[in-house]
Amino acid sequence: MASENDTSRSGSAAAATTNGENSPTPPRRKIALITGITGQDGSYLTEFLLGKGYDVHGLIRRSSNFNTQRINHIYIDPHNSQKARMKLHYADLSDASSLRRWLDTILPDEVYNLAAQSHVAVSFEIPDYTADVVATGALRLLEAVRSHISATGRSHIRYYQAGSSEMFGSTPPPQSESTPFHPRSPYAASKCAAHWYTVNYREAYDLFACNGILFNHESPRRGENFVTRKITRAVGRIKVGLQSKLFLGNLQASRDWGFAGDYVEAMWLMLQQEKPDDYVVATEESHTVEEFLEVAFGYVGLKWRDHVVIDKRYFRPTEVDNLKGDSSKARQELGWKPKVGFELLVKMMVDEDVELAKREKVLVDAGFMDAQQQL
Ligand code: NDP
Ligand code: GDR
Repeated sequence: MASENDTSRSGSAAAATTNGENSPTPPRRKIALITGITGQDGSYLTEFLLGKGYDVHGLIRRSSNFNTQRINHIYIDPHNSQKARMKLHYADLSDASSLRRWLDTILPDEVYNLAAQSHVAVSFEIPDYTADVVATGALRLLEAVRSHISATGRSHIRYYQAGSSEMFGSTPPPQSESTPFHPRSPYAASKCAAHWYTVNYREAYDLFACNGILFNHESPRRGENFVTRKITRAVGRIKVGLQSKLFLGNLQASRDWGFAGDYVEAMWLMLQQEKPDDYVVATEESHTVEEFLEVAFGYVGLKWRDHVVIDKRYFRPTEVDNLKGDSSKARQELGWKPKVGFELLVKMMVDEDVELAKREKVLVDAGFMDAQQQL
């Protein structure tokens, strides 16, 4: 259950103090710092925290194109300082000085480390970079938090580390907090390192640091080269006639897929507890990629076998075959449970991607856009 840190209650009359003229002084809003704010989870977490009354600061990395599409709808020009409660700053998990500088400037109460090179297959192509951002990046941020606390005495800061079910790798389901890790990719091995750095900083420096071990979670904002979104994008485009084939790899892998909007609440709940701890967050239901195809294509009256072609380039050197979480600890101690089940999740994603494809079709028909065959 949420503890006294719940800022949704901090705006109450009881929490307000007076400034001598019977006019209530608004309580200081809680401040969250999010790395990876431009990603799927960063966008949902920002919406969630703004709804709880937080000021949210996000670290974004420099890109040659704008990379803020997922948060544009909540962006308010900082010149409108009364209304702008989400602020963005340039930093990078590979740049330790930028992390410490923004901590000293922003003075956050909660730090959510969501940034990562998060694609498992890509981590085999760029293993060194993946380890630098995912493993050493987490260490840099933990160390920045530790040294910031040491310099300022702000020991109440709470830290969330985005851990992954990929850490369980080849250990069979159901996977819980006590299940041994057996990572199967540079990404997963790096997440294990980040997990243990977080545990170590909790034990060595008494840092309030939590690992969320989250199973796959998806949404209409999911990156387009993860299998769920790749499928639902293709369903939309096939439905409106912009694409005919979908090239995929291993269809027999099983995943415990939930909705990202549900999972960010669990992140926040972890940081509202009396004591820091690690939690598995999962739906406790597992489906194969093939089952995802059945539901997604079937929902719009298509047969996936008419369109899917197996392409070896999407197979991984080592695969994670079967993930299914046991999230009983999170359910009991955090009072968390998922609201969106598998079928609803798939339909929600297909609905959005059919609409997106219809808009693309208008642009293609008008000659403003090429119909790319394969995303
Ligand atoms: P995304 O890939 O959608 O987002 C990753 C974010 O990290 C983006 O904002 C990206 O910026 C940023 N980023 C990448 N490299 C750097 C860097 N060097 N410095 C600073 N920022 C960087 O991931 P999700 O939102 O899906 O996942 C959030 C976190 O949770 C990740 O750590 C992921 O590994 C982990 N996770 C995700 C699960 C899931 O199913 N979604 C399950 C378990 C764990 P940019 O937008 O510029 O690319
Ligand atoms: P995952 O997600 O590796 O579980 O990592 P992804 O959607 O990439 O793969 C899931 C399964 O689908 C199989 N697959 C394909 N995958 C992709 N991307 N593209 C394909 O064409 C394809 N065909 C089959 C894969 O082999 C795999 O078995 C995600 C990421 O969000 C991680 O950051 C996070 O830590 C874990 O989920 C939990």
